Amino acid sequence: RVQFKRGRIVRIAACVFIVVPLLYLLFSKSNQLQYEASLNRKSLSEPDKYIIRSRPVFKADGKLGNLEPPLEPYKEGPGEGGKAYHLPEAYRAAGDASLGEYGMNMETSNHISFDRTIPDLRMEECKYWDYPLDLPKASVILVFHNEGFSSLMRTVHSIIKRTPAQYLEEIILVDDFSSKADLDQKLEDYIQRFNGKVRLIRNTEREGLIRTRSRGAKESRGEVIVFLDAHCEVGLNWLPPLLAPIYSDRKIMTVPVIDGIDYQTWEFRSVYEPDHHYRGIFEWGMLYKENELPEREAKKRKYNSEPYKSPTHAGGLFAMDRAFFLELGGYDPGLLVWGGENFELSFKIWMCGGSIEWVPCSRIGHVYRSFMPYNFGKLADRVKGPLITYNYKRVIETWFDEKHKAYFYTREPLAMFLDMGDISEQVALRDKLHCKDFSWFMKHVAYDVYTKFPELPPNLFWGEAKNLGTQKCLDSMGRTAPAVIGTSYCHGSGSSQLFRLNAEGQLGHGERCVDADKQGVKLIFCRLGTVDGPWRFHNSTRQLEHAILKRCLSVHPETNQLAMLRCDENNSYQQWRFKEVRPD
Ligand code: LR7
Ligand code: MN
Repeated sequence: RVQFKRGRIVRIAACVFIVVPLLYLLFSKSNQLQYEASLNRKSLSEPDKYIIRSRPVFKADGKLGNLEPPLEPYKEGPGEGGKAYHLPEAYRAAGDASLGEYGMNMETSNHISFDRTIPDLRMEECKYWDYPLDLPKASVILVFHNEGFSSLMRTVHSIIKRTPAQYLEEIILVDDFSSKADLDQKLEDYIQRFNGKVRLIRNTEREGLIRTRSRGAKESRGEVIVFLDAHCEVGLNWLPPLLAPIYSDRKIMTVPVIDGIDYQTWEFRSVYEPDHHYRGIFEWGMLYKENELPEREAKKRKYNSEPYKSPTHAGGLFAMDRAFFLELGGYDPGLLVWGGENFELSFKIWMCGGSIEWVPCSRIGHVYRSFMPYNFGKLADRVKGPLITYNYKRVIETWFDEKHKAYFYTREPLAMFLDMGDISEQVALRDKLHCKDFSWFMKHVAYDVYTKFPELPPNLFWGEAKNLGTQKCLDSMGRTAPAVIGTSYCHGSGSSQLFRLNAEGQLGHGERCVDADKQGVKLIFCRLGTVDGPWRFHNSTRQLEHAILKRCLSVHPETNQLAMLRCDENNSYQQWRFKEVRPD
């Protein structure tokens, strides 16, 4: 009995003096490890090479990837499977009205489930990747101004439904001073069902999408921020492929492949050729363009489903390390409302030590509107001239070098006379961060811009082109290429009458070119990769001759239409005077 008792005491003592300290040791050890891991995550200023992190692994065993979700159960109903939905007759008038209000048919959207199924448009390979399991958590930020309730909620539902909860810190809705009734209390009530996962904050005045996004980034709590437009639907397993590159290198911005959602029928479809990859570039007027992935980048990868580098991105949909975004100053706070911020952030990322990757295995649908349904509000009044050009000019004057600035002003001459506000803080940031220069960026990153948009020869003339016979000016008549153009009363304010003749004979109008055949004079798509053209201006006779047709640009004396007529020096209907214009 005594022995037994003693045995029990010994066992209890053993427990107290050996097992407890052992457990303590073990726990503290794992705490220590955890602490180190989180330290690693936070030691953001350390050179990345010291942080050893795992990368996605392509599975050779034919089993699905570790985060691959099960197939979504088949569902019937309007728009299910991403199929086009055509409104029944009785709702068409309401549909048309909503299209006028939102730039997308909100009536159609209202008939479709917030949780609808969509097709899996990913490359087959995408299902066979294993991702590191300790990926960082993301805050998804949706900024919105007067968006449709149903398309906004479908965006939220698709994120909740298709994101592993352990990687989703929160969804933040930032209301940019909307005035629609259903975005008021109804929205607040609705998001209660997400138990705090969805947060709503509101601007007290209109800030525009750029500043509103910066506000969302500041208020977010995730290690990574993801921005999406407020009319998107995320695809299967969309988030881990965006997080993985950021996890291995926190200075990578990742960009999903953007699919199209039809603004009339809500049909969900790819806008790209299957298995072809594209990347974001720009032309010299700073219009965003996409280019097929150059071989040089494609072959840096082993699998065609792997991410690849891109000079820029469309603007709306991307993920990046939150602290890196803030270190770069977020968006330039001087950019107003809409446009150019995609270039600003891209140039900043690349030139100041980061990079951009497009991720084929992450796909997100976006509704491309039929037109922009909102105006730019009071902020636009601060700017003389077009607000978008104001933004472009800030970006160009901060990040371009002299050589490339000249291409912008050649392509957009009126920008020379426009205001851009004060950019001294942006220039100071560029110096403080020791960013590389623009020629480095063009040479090593955006080299394929030149293959589509070569260096621009200077303009011989730009402005309005007045016909001395009729005193009318060359005018695109507001038409979009390809289209016949004409002449009209000279109004002196550029726009439809602003043309440029460059030193290599190209006659340009905006991003388009002018060419002619015997049938007439037309606005056409400029031939990619070329900057020359058929036009020769003869100073002494003021004639504009077409070198191939060997005829001169004329107003036809009878029809008053533009025509290519046999050159006749004495015919004033063939004489033109270019005159610079100024912004009004
Ligand atoms: O004043 C505004 N305040 C806002 O909060 C104006 C807009 N917004 C919101 C709006 O509700 C929406 O959620 O900002 C988001 C983007 O506005 P859109 O959808 O009207 O813009 P967009 O899709 O026509 O324009 C593209 O270019 C913009 C330039 O500033 C932004 O970068 C958009 O995010 C961008 N959209 C995409 O890149 C989506 C895909 C491809 C394209 C085009
Ligand atoms: Mn959009």
